[in-house]
Order: sequence, then C-alpha cells, then structure tokens
Amino acid sequence: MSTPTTYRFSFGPWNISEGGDPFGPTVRAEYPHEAKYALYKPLGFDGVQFHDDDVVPGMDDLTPDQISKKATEVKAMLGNQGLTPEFVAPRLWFADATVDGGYTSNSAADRQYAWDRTQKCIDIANAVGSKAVVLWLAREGSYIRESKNARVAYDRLLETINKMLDYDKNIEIWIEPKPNEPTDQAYVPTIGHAIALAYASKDSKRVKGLIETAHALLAGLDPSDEMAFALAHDKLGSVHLNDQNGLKYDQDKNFGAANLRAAFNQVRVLEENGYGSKGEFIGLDVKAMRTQKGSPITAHLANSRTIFLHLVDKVRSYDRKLEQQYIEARDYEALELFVLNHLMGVK
Ligand SMILES: [Mn+2]
Repeated sequence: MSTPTTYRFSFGPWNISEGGDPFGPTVRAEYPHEAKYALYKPLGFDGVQFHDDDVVPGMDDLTPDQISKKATEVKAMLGNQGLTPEFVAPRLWFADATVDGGYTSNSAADRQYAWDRTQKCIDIANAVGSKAVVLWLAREGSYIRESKNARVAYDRLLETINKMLDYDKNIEIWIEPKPNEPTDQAYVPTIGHAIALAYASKDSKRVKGLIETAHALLAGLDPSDEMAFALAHDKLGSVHLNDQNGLKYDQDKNFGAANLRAAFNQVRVLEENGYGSKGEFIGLDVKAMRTQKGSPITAHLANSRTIFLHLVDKVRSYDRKLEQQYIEARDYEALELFVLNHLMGVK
C-alpha cells in the first residue's frame, strides 16, 4: 500500500437532533440550525452533507434570486469556517407533492414538482460549491406493489438521471440505496441497482453510489461487500457509516456499536482500496440516543469517528503474512480466531 490515507470526516446537520421519533416528541432543547456549523471543526469534521433545504430553508416558497442569495451566504459561511460542502440532496419526502413519491409518482404534477425541486437542488449545489448531488430515493417505492408499474418507475428514474446529467455538465450524481422505509418496498434497494442505473445512463462516469451501512444490513447484505462492489467499479462516491442491530427500523447506531467485526471489515475494504485518497469523505450518519441529556448532543459523532480511527489502526496493524498463511492453508478456523483476537487486543 502507498502512503496511508489521512481520512476526512463529514456529517449532516440532521445528525445533531433533539430526539424526536415517530412515537414521541423532542426531548432536548432545540439547537439552532445555523449554530451547528461551528461544531464541525472542534469535533474533527471538515465536510458538511446537506439536504437542499438545510442550505436554503423554506426554498419552495422562495424566488430563484432569493434561493441563490441564501446559498451564496452559506458558501461564505462554510469558507469562513474552513468547511467543505460534500453534497446536496433534494429532500423529496416532506412535501405534499411527494406523498406517493416524486420521480415515480403516478401524478404528472407530482413528477413535475420533483423535477423542479431537483433543478433547484443542483443550482444550490453549484452555488455552495458542491460537486455532487445525492439521490436518496426515499418515497420512490410503494406501499402496495400493485399501486405502481415498476417497469415504468425504473424508466422514470433513468430518465431523471439523464435529465440531471444534461442540466449540469459537471455535477456528479450519487445514488444512496435503501431497501425499505419510509415505503414498504423501495426501488433501487441495493448498490447493484444503483450501479446498473449508472451504466445505463448517458454519462456513466458521473453517476456513482453512496453506501450506508444500515441500509445494506436492512437488505440482508454485507456492507463491506457492497462497498467492495462499488469500489470495483470506481463508483463509491461516499459512505454513511453507522450500525444496525438486526432487521428493524433504520437505527443509525454508532459505527461499530452493533457489530465491531463488520465495522472492521468495512474499514478494511475502504483502506485496501485507497478510498479517501481522492478526497472522498468518511460520512458518519449516526443518531444520538433519545435518552441522552443536554443540547447539543455530539458525543455520537465524536465517538463514531474515534471508533473508525481505532479500526484504521487495527487494519494497519493486521498481520497480513499470517492472514495469507491461513488463507493458503485454508485454515479459516485459525483465521477467524486470529481476527477476533486481533480485535480484542489478545496477543
Ligand atoms: Mn440510516
């Protein structure tokens, strides 16, 4: 391996939250959205992940000039704080017009809203100086399978990607797959689906993926294998590292908190493939526990970053010769014990 990667970390303002969930209200004092950006650097983070309306709140009610003015202000603020806008994602799951999805809605008016919003999102990405737009296809799926024509839905998704590539000749599109929630079943549930769409598009080099640990686990897949697949195609735009305890709702637990060995393997695959050497960020999409007192809560972000860095040390101090010997001897029992001992610090 060449020079070790110095990792850069990112998160989104939604990762500092007040503890509201579908079963109860917020439990912590509200922390002003605008004040969150000052927390990044002291926590060891350089990159900001945005929803379009994190940059321009209330954007649906603003004129193009007002949107542009606000985005330019945010760009200046980021510059002053020494922060990089990693990506901007159109929030296509809040509005009335996206109740049944945006790009795949059965309503032509809803699809038009989704496209208008996507163009505004690309404009905002450019105005803040971000080179990528992330598509989390939240409601692009269905609650009952008979409600949408899946073949038509996939055509519409590809058509949207091609329109985005035409609308802006430089921007990259990173698709973040998730198999379910908030819909029952989602289109584009895995990175394989995302990469197939990339190759089918008119400029495949600019279409990549963003893999979230929890989303891969919810699909019953191994996140490190999913990352390896994307890396093999040079299509891992970013990651949302976190963890997930079984097939439940999307938990966004601290990285490594549910399955340290799986976390080690994600770091191993990223390290072995030079992820980060071209400026890719380690995004940590983790949620603070609702039980945590105080405001703002940032311990989950700092702790997940620390766990990641400890696992980088574990990957770099992993005895590759011994690993190779066990593989050559096909002694996977010994290899497994070696891995577990290494993680536990047993010599
Ligand atoms: Mn998640």
